[in-house]
Formats: sequence, C-alpha cells, structure tokens
Amino acid sequence: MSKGSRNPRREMSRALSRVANATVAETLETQAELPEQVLYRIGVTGAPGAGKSTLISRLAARRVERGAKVAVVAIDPTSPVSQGSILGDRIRMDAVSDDPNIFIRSIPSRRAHDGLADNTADLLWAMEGHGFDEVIVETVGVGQAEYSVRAIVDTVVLVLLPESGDAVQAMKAGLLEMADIYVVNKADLPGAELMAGDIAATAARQAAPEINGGDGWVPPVLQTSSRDAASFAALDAAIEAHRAWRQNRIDHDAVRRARSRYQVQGLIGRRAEELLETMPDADLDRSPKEIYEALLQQLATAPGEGET
Ligand SMILES: Nc1nc2c(ncn2[C@@H]2O[C@H](COP(=O)(O)OP(=O)(O)O)[C@@H](O)[C@H]2O)c(=O)[nH]1
Ligand SMILES: [Mg+2]
Repeated sequence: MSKGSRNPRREMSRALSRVANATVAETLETQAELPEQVLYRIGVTGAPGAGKSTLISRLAARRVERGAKVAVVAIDPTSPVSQGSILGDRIRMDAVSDDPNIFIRSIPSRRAHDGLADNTADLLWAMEGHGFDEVIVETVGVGQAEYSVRAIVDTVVLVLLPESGDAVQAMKAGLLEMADIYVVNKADLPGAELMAGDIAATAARQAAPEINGGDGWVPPVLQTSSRDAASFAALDAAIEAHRAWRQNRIDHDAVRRARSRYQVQGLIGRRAEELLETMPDADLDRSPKEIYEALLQQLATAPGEGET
C-alpha cells in the first residue's frame, strides 16, 4: 500500500489517526485483509513516572543507529502536551535531523477492561506496511495491562523503580511470567542494586521449563539510568537476545492465532458496548438473558448498519 510512497511517516501517522478514534465499523474497514506482520513488537510497560518514555527515546535512537527503521507509539492516559516527555524527545530528535528512520507518535489511551487501551491491537495493526522494521509500544502498567500486552507484542520489557524492600516483597508475587526483560530504571537512585538482585533471584526461580513457553528463557534483570549510555546498550542487547531466542523457540502460528483472538474479542466487546449504549431503556429493563439475546441479534447485522 505504501510501496514507493515518498513519505511513509506521514502515511503511518494518518493510518494511526484513522484508527485512534474510529468506531468498530470504521476500524474493520481497515482490517479486511490479513497483513504480513513484519514489525517486531517491543512492549515497554510500567507505572507512570517509571521513566518509560525517556528509556524508549534512548533505546530507539540506539536501534536506529544500528540501521533499524523504528516506530514508537506511546499509549498514554496523561496529556501528551503536559506530561509526555516523548513529545519533548520527538521535538529534540526532529531538531537534530528529520530522520526518516524514526517515527514517534503519542496517542491518548482509551479505557478498556484489561488496562490496555481497547484499540492497541488495532493501532499496531495499522502500523504494518509502512516500511518500518519494528515498533516500540509504551503502555502504562496498571496491573492487568502488563499481562494483556503479552498477547500482542513479541518482547515485553517491564520498567520498575528502585523501591523499598516492602514494595518489592509485595510485587514479587505479581511478577510471575510478567515480562521477558526486567529493568530497574533510575539506577542512579539508591536501592536499585538491591532491588535488581531480589528480582533476579525471583526470575531465575520462575524460569521453570513449564513457564515461559517451555524451554527456559531466563528473564534478565537490568539496571538503566538516563545518566549511563552504556546501560541502554545492555538493554538493546537483551532485546536482541530475546528476539533470537524467540525466533527459534516459539510457535509463530499459535502466536498469530492468539493475537487474532485477542483483537477480535476486543472488537466484539467494543461493538457490544456501542450497541448497549444506544439500547432503549425499555429494552434494558429485561433479564440479562433477554438483553443478551437481543444484543446477539443486533451484533449479527453488519456493524454500522442502520447508523448515521
Ligand atoms: N534520576 C533519574 N530520573 C529519570 C531517569 N529517567 C527518567 N527520569 C525522570 O523521570 C520522570 C518521568 O520520566 P518519563 O520518561 O516521562 O516516565 P514515564 O511516565 O514512565 O514515561 C522525568 O522527570 C524524567 O526526567 C533516570 O534514569 N534517572
Ligand atoms: Mg511516558
């Protein structure tokens, strides 16, 4: 579609805008064919303020330097104007050069049941076919989102902050299977070393054969700091290592099917929501079974049909 285009970045930007605010019907119009998925997807997740945007800008710059065409999309619930350091980084990068090998875009997140923006899968889909090699997607981790992002990206990087021992203890229980790479960021702050050690011990124990796809990827635990350029080289290398491991060890067809499942489930959920929002009160004053059956009938008609 974009072959021979003179401005793939603008094209991708338009494609993202189209999907960012689209109804289900509009979204489906862009999904009539199965695209060849070529973008390697790196998910970077973690709490607000963990330093994800800062880390991503360093990581992206490094990967572009190595010759990759890198797209970055930040699904951010905070205003990109007031909070998004990624926007500042973009301005800084653009000031240095109008590098056609990097694309950065911040998109306000929409609510979803699983903490991941309800259209993240569709946004990633829309980024295919514009000549980029990989996409780094920033998502704010609010518990469930860290698990959900697994379904749609290839490598999950979880960014954590050096914290008190108590917080680490509480977190350990939830760390199971969560990420492919753990990063204790802001390692210039006290407590990073201790925390990284704690997580590494937990991660090693959890890399049992029955976890993580069957043959023991042991998630590395790295420390990064915006004051230490070498720390991002280590992160870059860890991502490449995971990518190589994944390439040979996982069932790619199964992954593709799981992604389709996740994406279609999201589309159906949103379509159901659209229909329930416009359902007359009288229709809602019925039993859940009756409402469900009425909804199923409406779902059976093409989405958008009969709408203005
Ligand atoms: N001390 C320290 N501060 C950092 C580091 N990385 C980012 N920050 C600061 O942490 C704040 C949040 O960073 P940001 O990248 O926007 O975090 P995000 O919300 O996870 O995307 C900003 O004020 C950054 O300047 C770091 O390595 N060390
Ligand atoms: Mg951010």
